[in-house]
Amino acid sequence: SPQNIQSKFRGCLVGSLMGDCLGGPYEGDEISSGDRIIIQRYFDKMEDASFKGPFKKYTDDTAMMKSVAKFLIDKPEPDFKYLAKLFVTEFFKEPRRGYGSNVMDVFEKLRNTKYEDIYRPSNEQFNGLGSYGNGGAMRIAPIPLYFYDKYENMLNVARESTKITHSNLLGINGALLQCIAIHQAFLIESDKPVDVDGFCKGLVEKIRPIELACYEDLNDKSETPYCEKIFTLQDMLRKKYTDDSDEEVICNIGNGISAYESVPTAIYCFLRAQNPIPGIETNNIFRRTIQYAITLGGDTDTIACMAGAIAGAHLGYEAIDKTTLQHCEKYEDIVGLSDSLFKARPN
Ligand code: 8NA
Ligand code: MG
Ligand code: MG
Ligand code: MG
Repeated sequence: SPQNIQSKFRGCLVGSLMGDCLGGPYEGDEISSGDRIIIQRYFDKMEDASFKGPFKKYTDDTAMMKSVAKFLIDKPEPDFKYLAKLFVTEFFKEPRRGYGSNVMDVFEKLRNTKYEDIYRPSNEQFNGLGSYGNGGAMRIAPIPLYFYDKYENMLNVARESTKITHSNLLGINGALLQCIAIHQAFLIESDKPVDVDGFCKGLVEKIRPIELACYEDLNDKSETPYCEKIFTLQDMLRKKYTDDSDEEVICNIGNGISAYESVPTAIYCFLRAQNPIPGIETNNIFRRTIQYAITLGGDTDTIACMAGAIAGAHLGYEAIDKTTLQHCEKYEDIVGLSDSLFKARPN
């Protein structure tokens, strides 16, 4: 396992917070070439110690990620009913954090049924199809950290925790893919460069059996949508596509609120940012990752949050600019939460 584990815990959760806070103001936007310059200046300003401005607020992504961390810290054995209660309590305490428009129904039903069956409300979403939103993936980060040396437990806890709000296979497997991506990045030493092709290969090897097992139950063995999407982003990174403009990335990989159109995009941002990107002027790979994610527009807070978690898990806390971090709401709490999660691990 890596040398600087505690720094990687911090890097990952703080990375997630920063993507959420810095991406929040652009959520839902379409980004023009003029906007790209404004985003470059916005990040430059954040790194300038003389700049004083109101902090950037975190959204539902961080609110729910904090509950997942608390669930792991407070209970020695995973207690999913406890997690459901944490989500609901957090939501009713601060409902205006920009939650997805349908997930609120799940919280209301959980509360009204006194958590009798914690999976029923999510199963009832969208006429029984379940949500395929990225809400499971956006909050997953504490799980691959806590279970970094227990792969099967990691997958089980990731799946069961996602199902409280998301029962559609695309929502669940998207959360698992994000979990696996963070886990893989965590296991790469911070001072070693990322082998981009090898990283994609690893993801395919792990997500393929998961997808095949799911769709086998549905008698459709040919379905491996996330595998196919990884092949697409791998081809784009290998420059098999002559055009890797933002428009082309959005068209081929996506920038939406569904897990399918955002988790592979976050992974792409992390991998693409291993090398310079035109229009993103910085030598800091962490900054490049989240700035590029925001520049793609659409679900900016969530894609930057997921990309930031992956990059932070690789690079660790030292690689993150602290002046920028100080512009993010409650950043000290997330540093503290990372340390508590690290200490809560059984050894
Ligand atoms: P969710 O379960 O409400 O899903 C989000 C949205 O995805 C839903 O409201 C639907 O529009 C759509 N959706 C999901 N499943 C289906 C389905 N089976 N059929 C049709 N439509 C479906 O909540 P969530 O927690 O997954 O959402 C997370 C996202 O919402 C994050 O981006 C978060 O930041 C938040 N959010 C996003 C925006 C934005 O404009 N991008 C704005 C506010 C909030
Ligand atoms: Mg806006
Ligand atoms: Mg959000
Ligand atoms: Mg979002």
